[in-house]
Amino acid sequence: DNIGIVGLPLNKGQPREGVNAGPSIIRGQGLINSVEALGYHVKDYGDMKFSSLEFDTIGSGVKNPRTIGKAMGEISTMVRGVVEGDGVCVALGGDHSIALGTIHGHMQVNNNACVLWIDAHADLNTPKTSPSGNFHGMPLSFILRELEGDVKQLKDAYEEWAWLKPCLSAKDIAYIGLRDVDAGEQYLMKKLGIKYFCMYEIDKYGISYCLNQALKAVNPQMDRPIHLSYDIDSLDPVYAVSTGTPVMGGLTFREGCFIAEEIAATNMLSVLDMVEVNPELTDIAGGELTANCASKIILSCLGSRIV
Ligand code: DIR
Ligand code: MN
Ligand code: MN
Ligand code: MN
Repeated sequence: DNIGIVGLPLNKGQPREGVNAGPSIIRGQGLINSVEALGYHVKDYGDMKFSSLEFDTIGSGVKNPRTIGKAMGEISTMVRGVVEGDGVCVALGGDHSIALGTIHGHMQVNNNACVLWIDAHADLNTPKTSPSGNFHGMPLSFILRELEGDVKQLKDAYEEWAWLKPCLSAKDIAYIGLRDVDAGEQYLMKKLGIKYFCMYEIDKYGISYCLNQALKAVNPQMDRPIHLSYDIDSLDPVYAVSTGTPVMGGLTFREGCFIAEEIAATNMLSVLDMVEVNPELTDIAGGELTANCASKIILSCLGSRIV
């Protein structure tokens, strides 16, 4: 089987330097060789380069709106090409903004894809509800048809956003791992009826049941391609120490791998985002530990088994 791997070293969706080094530290775990050892023919697309636009400080509640709009269009085009050419795409972030581009590009090829969003956060803010102005907390509001009106003002203000048409419906997403959700996001999740499994539900019912229910909600016949958007901060900070917005009380490393193993077993994984590894926030060991978690989860998604 073919697989395309692309690095998306974008850091303008959040304020910290270093998340742009995510692709290189994850690659440094021996990722490409390990994926080849699983039997895949790997096409490595290298790391994309994003330009920083001038006079792009703040606009309509979003920081760096033009830089991000342009980068998202480029990411969409890239991922579309990878999915067309190789069938399966692994995208290495970068901050979680990139998922807007990867989902959009993916859905230009597989317009019936569903999305599993593994994260401590819901990333559903609109420019109006966002408490931070950081785009990595907003990518889902820009891809959802139901929220087109809520993001229109920002899109209309900058030509860099002209390419974007929302292409995903709220019923086609499920969350796993939530534990830090802003008030505006809670309101939108409930209004739109998005399926979610917070840490509360995972504690109560177990990860196996929750993942199963999430898959059943978005992919009942298991005939839809899966877009797995994996924020490393879904893991507890004892594992994912080096990430921009850690929140205590997260998934264990094994729960994180279990999600990946079950997704592999569906045989329907089409695009995987692995985001928010920032090796520059802790010491070297912390960065390596976090990247090692990310690398092992990627391999599990691609079928790596204990035995
Ligand atoms: C917060 C944090 N909800 C925001 N979001 C993060 O800024 O919108 N997403 N950290 O990954
Ligand atoms: Mn996220
Ligand atoms: Mn997060
Ligand atoms: Mn928050």
